[in-house]
Amino acid sequence: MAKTIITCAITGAIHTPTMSDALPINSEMIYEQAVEAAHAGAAILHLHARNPDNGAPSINPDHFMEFLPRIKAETDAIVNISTGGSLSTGIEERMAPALRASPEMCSLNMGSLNFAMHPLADRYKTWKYDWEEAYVRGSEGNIFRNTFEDIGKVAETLGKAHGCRFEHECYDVGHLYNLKFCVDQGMFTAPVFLQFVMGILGGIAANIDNLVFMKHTADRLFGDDYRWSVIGAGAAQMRLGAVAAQMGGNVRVGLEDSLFIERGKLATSNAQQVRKMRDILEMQGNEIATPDEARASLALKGAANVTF
Ligand code: KMH
Ligand code: ZN
Repeated sequence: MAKTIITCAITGAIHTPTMSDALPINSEMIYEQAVEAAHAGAAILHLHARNPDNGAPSINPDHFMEFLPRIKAETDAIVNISTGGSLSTGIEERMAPALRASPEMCSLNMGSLNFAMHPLADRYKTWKYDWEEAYVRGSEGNIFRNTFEDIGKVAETLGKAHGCRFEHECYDVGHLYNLKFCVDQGMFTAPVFLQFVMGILGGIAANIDNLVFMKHTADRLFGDDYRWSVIGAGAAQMRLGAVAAQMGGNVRVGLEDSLFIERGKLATSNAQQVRKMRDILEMQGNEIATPDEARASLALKGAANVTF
């Protein structure tokens, strides 16, 4: 069985500062936790930025450049920059950080969907920052736009012009068919890297039946020409990761998608989640991929070819 690639998604755009003191909300925290997660065994760092003034999700390339060179100087991990960091702006703005940095990898969301976290808001009575409650409650009305035209722009600019390869985020089975269509159009080359995103309100639920269904569908569509990984958002994070690794897949952890280390207990850092996932995987006989092993498996351009 191939070695297991651990991706760690350090901060994302779902959770807000009130929800956990461990959530990185500025460039210094992102840098520190990313380096620690890499040293704990994450081969890929999936990165968003935050506005240092108030901890809000940011797609300002300047905010990314505050931590990218420092992470590169201290780790050999693969840097993966999000192109999905805002639910309220178009793909042009969302691509800007990756265009500045020309990373080895970017996220690419494979379809439009409702993307909601408003039920989380009822857990909190007071909020650290003014923007948070409206942001979380307002997601009830969110459409996360990722049309074929949007996907095509990312493929042309970041893919063809910059040689970036993608974490194709698939939130439901239909997104696998969207990707198959794009591959057949010549927009992406094998091996594509699929991220099964399970447990987001608006996408497929996080359970083993659905994981097997996603995997079987991907097998039918892509044969042997793909790699895959799973996000079990929220409480399913460790459980689905463990099962995916046994099925030959890879795993993503990180505070972007779950703030917890076990039921009812907040994680103290991203690295704590990486270490727990790593321990589970090693106990069940999976070997962990190094960054260079992940580069070879995903056919990446190499860390020497980025612009940060
Ligand atoms: N937090 C994931 C469910 C992106 O960065 O492009 C969504 C995500 C999107 O990772
Ligand atoms: Zn993300």
